[in-house]
Amino acid sequence: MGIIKDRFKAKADEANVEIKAILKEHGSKKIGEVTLAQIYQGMRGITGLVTETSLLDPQEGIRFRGYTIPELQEKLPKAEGGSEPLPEGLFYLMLIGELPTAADVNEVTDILQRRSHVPNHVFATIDALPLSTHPMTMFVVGIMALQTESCFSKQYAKGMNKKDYWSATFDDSMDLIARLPRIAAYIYRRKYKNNEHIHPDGLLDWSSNLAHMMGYDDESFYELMRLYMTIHADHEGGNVSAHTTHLVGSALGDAYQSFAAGMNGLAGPLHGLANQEVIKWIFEMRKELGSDNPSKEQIVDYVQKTLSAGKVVPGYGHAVLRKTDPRFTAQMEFGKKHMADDPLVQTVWNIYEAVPPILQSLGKIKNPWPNVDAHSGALLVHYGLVEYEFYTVLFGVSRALGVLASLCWDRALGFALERPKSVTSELVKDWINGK
Ligand code: FCX
Repeated sequence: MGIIKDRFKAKADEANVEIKAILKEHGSKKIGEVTLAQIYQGMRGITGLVTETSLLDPQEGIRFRGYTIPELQEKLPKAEGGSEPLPEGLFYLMLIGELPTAADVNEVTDILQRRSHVPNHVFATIDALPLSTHPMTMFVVGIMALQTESCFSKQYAKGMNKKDYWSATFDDSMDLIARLPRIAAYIYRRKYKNNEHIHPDGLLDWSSNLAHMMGYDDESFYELMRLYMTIHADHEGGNVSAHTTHLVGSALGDAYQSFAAGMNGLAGPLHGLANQEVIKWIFEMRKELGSDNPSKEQIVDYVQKTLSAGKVVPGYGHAVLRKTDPRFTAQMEFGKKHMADDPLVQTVWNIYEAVPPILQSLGKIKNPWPNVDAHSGALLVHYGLVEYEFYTVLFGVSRALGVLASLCWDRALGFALERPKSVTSELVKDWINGK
C-alpha cells in the first residue's frame, strides 16, 4: 500500500498549498447568488461543496478528473482479454488525479485482495436479520458491523493528531472497499441462493471476484461488472449518497459510519433504489399486458397510467443532467455488443423512444431523458440476476470508490464540519416584509 498512499499524500500536500494560496487571495470572491426558491426546492444549483473526484456537466454528463466515460473506456487499463475498464483504475484516478498504468492498477487490485478479510461477527450480524429484510438494510447493517475494524475510530480514541486523520481514513477506505464485495455477495447468497456461499478467488480482479462470489462466473458478466462498477462510482458531490457520506464524515465520523450513512441515502427510490424500481415497473407492465415484448403504443399507455396514478417514471429525469445520461449510453452500447436480441433490453430501448416526448409534453419536468438506472437492471436480468431488490447493493459497492476517495481528500485537505444555515418560514416572511 506504501506507494499509492505516499503518492496520495504528496498530491494532497501540493493541493493544500495551492488551496491555501487561492483562499488567501480570492477567499472573498462571490461565486453565486441564492434565491428563496432554491432553499425551498432542494438547493438545486447552489454551489456549496468542493468534491475533487468528478464533475457533472448538465449537457455532457460526468467527467472523472476530467475524463468522460468513453475516454475512460479507452484509456484505463483492462483485464487480460477484456475491453471494459478496471474500476480499480478509476479509483486510482479519483484518488491520485492521474491516469494509472497497468502496474498501478495491479497494485490497487493486490491491496484490495490482501485486505478483503471480513470478520465472522459481520456475517453473524447479517444473519440475525430476517430473510425478508431488504438487501440494502442488510448491506448497511453489515457495514456498521464492520465498523469495529475502523483504524480511525481506534486512533481517535487514543488521541490522534489532526495531521494523521488522512492516514487513518485512507487505511479505513481501502479496507472497506476491499471488504464490500464479500459482504454484498454474502447478502445475495444468503437471501437468494439458499445461504450457500462461494469463497473468494484471490486471482480475480475486484469486480470479477464479486461476480464470482455471487455465483456468476461468465467472462461477459465479469465485463459487465467492470463497466457497472466504473460508471456508478461517482457523480460529483451533491447527490444524496456522496453528500451524505461527506456530511457525516465532516463530523469526523469514520469511513464506515460515513459510508453507511451514504448508503442509507442511496437506498431512497429517487436515488439508487430507482434501479430496482425500473425493473419492477417493467415486470409489472409486462405482467399487466401479458406480453414480454410490449409495443411502443402499449408502453405509451402504461407511462400515461403511471403518471396519472401520481407516480414517477423510474429511471427518467435528473436533478442536474439535461441530456441522456452517458452512463445510460455506455450500458446501451454494452447491450448492443453482448445481447442485442434480448427482449427486455429491447423494451428498455423502446421505453427510451417512448418516454421523453411524454415527459416533455408535461412541461414541468426539467430533464425528460433517461438516467443510469433506466438501463442497468435489464443487463443484469440477461445473465439471470433477476432479484431486483439486490440491484442497489451493486450500485452501493461501486459508489464506495468515489465517495471514499472523496472522504480521503476531505481529510487530507482538512475540510471543516459542514453546517449550513437554515431559516424558518417566519423569518422568510420577515425578510419579505423588510423587517
Ligand atoms: N416521472 C414523473 N415525474 C417526474 C419525473 C419522472 N421521471 N422526473 C421529475 N418529475 C417531476 C417531479 O416529481 C416534479 O414534480 P412536482 O413539481 O409535482 O413535485 C417535477 O417533475 C419537476 O422535477 P424536476 O425539477 O424535473 O426534477 P427534480 O430535480 O426535482 O428530481 C429526480 C430529480 C431524479 C428525483 C426525478 O427526475 C425523479 O423522480 N425521477 C425518477 C426517479 C429516478 O429515476 N431517480 C434516479 C436518479 C439518479 F440517476 C440516481 O440518483 O440514481
